[in-house]
Amino acid sequence: MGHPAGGSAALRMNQAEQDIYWMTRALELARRGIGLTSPNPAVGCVVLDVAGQVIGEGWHEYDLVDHAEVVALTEARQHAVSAGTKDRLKGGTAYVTLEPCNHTGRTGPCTEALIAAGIKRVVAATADPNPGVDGHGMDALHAAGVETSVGVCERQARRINEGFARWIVSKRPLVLMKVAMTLDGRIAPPAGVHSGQIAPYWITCEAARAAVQPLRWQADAALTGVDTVLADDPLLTDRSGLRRRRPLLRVVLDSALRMPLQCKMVDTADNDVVIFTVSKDEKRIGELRGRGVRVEVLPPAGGLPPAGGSPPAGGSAAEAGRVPLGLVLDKLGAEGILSVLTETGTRLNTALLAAGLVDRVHLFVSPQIMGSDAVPAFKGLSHAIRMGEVEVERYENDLGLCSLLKDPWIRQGPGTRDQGQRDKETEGHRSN
Ligand code: AOF
Ligand code: ZN
Repeated sequence: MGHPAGGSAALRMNQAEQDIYWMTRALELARRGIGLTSPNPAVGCVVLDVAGQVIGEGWHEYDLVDHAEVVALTEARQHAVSAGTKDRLKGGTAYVTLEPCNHTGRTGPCTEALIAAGIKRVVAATADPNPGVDGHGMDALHAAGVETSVGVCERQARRINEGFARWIVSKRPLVLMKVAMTLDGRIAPPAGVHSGQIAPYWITCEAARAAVQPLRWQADAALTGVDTVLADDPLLTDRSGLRRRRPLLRVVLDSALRMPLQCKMVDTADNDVVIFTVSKDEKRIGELRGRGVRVEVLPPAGGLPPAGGSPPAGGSAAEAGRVPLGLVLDKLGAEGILSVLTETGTRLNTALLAAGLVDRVHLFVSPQIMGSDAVPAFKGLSHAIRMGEVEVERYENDLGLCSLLKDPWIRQGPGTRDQGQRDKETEGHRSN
């Protein structure tokens, strides 16, 4: 079965240590589903028998339908049959990276499968943010006499399903903004220094650029603006080589339909390129559609017309008449897109931040200084954007800085408890 040494090391640990050990394994299993679970969450499960030996493991893949718990329970039963032993599930423990569901969707409730198998303890890393579950799964287990515990490795578990958490509640995808920039926040040299031919100008090193591929792999869509298409002619595909169940949707925001009919994205369009526009230029729309590109015409964004002087680059006045960003996210969410990686230029970077639409930023910073004539990554924000706790990576001489701006797992608004309140209610490692 490939279980980690049958868990003999874990048997010498106390229960809190064992919980972390097995949940870490369940998280590893959950990660095997990344790219294969959307629009469902990536979930992993480990089942131990009453003696603490691992007897089943599983993770969810959308096309295989079964949830992680059912996969692990099935493996445990099959293992018993092939070993000619009796079912060892009774009295066992299940570690799940997400609270088991108690509803019938494409599958029956995992809570019932666990109860029917005789599992006596269920440890979940985090509650399911799905409003249809959200605590009810653990409650159902508890009511059936199963010992429950929530919160082991919660942080790691939440990191895996940030897109799912954002989408299941707001029906909008998580927005991850990627920017490759210099130390002084520039994304291209001053005009003239770079000769303006259609070719990307690389700010960051090859290793940093390679690190963008896994970000595309983990996203359901990549989004750019037509200015970036005109400047860089990007392909915007997922070339990670990792498995994914749906092609990466390549999205271009293009108010005036300036998208060239000949560019890499149009040349390679295969039901995976969509342009959002406010232009009603039927001829242009027909030409693009004729090349296999989907064109979605939206009503232009509102906002105040600039009253003298130039408006801030990302403010609502600057966005008036352009593609409405919130509506684009609504449309993508309605298509089951859980996460969007943005790879855009000055105007869109700024507009997305100004509108408060960015959940996480991933900045690749190259140690060079271009000076104020070079093209800025952001321009005209009316307030500072502060990053939370920063994860730092190093790619040769470049830095990767990744941080949440908005935690998609924390629900805000009337009638919902915020995370601070939840933490106070349940203090640390929560058991009942
Ligand atoms: C679990 N274990 O492995 C997963 C869960 O349409 P369905 O039946 O596949 O249900 C999808 C919902 O179930 C999803 O929105 C989320 O709340 C939960 N996902 N639950 O117990 C799993 N993938
Ligand atoms: Zn389930």
